[in-house]
Amino acid sequence: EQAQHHHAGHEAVVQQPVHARNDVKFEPEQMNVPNRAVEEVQAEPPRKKEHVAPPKSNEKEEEEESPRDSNAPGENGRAVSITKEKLSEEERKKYDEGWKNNAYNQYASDMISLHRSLPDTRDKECRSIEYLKKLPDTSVVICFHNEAWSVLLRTVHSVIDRSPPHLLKEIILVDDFSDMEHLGKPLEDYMAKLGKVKIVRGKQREGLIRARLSGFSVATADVVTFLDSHCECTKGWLEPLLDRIARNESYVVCPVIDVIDDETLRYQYSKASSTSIGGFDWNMQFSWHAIPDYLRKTRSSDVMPVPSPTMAGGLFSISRKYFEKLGTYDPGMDIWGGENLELSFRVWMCGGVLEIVPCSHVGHIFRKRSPYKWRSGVNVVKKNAIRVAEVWMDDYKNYYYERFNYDLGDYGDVSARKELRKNLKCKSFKWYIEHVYPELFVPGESIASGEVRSKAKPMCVDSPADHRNYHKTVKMWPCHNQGGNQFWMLSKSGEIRRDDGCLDYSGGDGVIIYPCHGQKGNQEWQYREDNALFHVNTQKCAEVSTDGKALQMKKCTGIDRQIWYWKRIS
Ligand code: LR7
Ligand code: MN
Repeated sequence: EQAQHHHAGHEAVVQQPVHARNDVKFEPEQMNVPNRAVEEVQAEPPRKKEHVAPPKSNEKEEEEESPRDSNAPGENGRAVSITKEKLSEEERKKYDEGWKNNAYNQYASDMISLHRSLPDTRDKECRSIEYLKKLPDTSVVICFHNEAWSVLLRTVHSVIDRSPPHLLKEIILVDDFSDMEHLGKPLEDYMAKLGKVKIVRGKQREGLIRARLSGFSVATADVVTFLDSHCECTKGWLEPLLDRIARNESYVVCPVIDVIDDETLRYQYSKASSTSIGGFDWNMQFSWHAIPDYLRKTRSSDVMPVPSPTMAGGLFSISRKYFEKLGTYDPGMDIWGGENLELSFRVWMCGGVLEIVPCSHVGHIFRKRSPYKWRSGVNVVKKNAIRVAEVWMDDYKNYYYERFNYDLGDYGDVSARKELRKNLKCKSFKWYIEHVYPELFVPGESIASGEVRSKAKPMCVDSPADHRNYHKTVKMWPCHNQGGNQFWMLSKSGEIRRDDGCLDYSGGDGVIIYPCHGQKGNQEWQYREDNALFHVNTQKCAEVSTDGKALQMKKCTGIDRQIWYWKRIS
């Protein structure tokens, strides 16, 4: 079995691969992880407090050292809770504006020191790892389009405060055509005093992909590290990333991304034992997963870097030369989205390795909506994703396209990117799925797919079956022939699913969406010869209600309301 796959995997590290991700070696012998107990490390003491409001141009801009105050708001990553009702009318206005402009609680952030202390997020084992003595230095590229002053500056200071100075060559701030006043001259004046910080400004809105490219073009260090503009780096975040690249130039590495709460700014970190890795679904959405069993078994320690099929996108380090060699980013991608999958596929398929490094933690403010303007009249996310699919996914692209009935629209010219793939002699997408992401459900293995139409009514089984809709009842809706919420797949094991959501019935009337568990049970269905949708566990059949709006489970009778047609049956 293993010999069969011997050609596969990353050349430099290949030993006895089953999956490419098994081949990646942690090299613990070199990383010197002693077993001795490590004393409990205290959180860093809070450092100085300073003004968080942007300096007014005629104000004296002195940095004042104030006494350490560990009770100050947000210290040690603590939550700041604000009772809106207790604010004066004027303050309440500020509070609302902060949310409106940023989609996070700017008001709370403004109360927190730009140098606030954070808990030491690292696993004990991390603290005793000795990294290579000679590490490459890095340029940190941070793109922003309209970011709150305190949030952007806390990002910058956390990089400076928590990176060994000799490893941090420069910070490159790329202003993607912001129009908030504080990001103009006040930002320049402030950054000039810090040294090390360059500001790059575009002449028009480019979107984060081209903005990163312009930041990259002025970077001079050995490694380039990208961060979003609302991050906080924790103690020791940088060394474990650089160490991997020092060992192998084609390692592309991501820190663990911790959650900074959008409301309270609480820094919430995950343990090394629950490190998540990146995946994607056939709607081209990035998703987080637990480490699959077959990989977990090969791990002798939770702090070992984990090979990951994809990256979230915003936070990673890459050798500057290697990024160049790999073809940086696709400049045809606009505003937001898709570039993370594109780079992930490219890294793996073209000979590199993508990893998440559990000893490196960076916090990120996760928002529930996007606060800024997007292009009007174009679905840039879809357009970007189609560019990825066209260039990298071979025939697998059709699993994505069938989700919106092949309505591709204009996605621009991708010939240069196809040329790149050819020149780099990259492997196939099939190789990627089989060796890097074997746990992904591949629709080609499904027995039936597409809309599920009722014989009795022009109605189709309909649900937004994504993770936000788990537990919601599946409904009937007029068939629209556009895929989307009416696209389903019947897997070989009897699941009716889309991505990670499965039709689940546990008695009563309604069918819900539930995460697919692969245990059959409430999620096992049969599409019978008589066109019934039969639920094995309960021996009931799916039936459209008389008004056509509901999907119900009833005793099997064979009436027309229990007869269903799948769009495609294999
Ligand atoms: O037009 C724009 N110009 C920009 O400069 C739009 C955005 N940006 C900047 C923005 O200011 C921010 O710093 O780009 C960065 C990302 O935009 P966000 O923060 O609004 O989006 P996000 O956090 O959801 O972005 C995630 O997905 C993106 C897909 O294109 C990028 O890869 C982001 O870097 C990525 N962020 C992360 O990976 C952090 C963890 C989130 C997760 C999962
Ligand atoms: Mn972000």
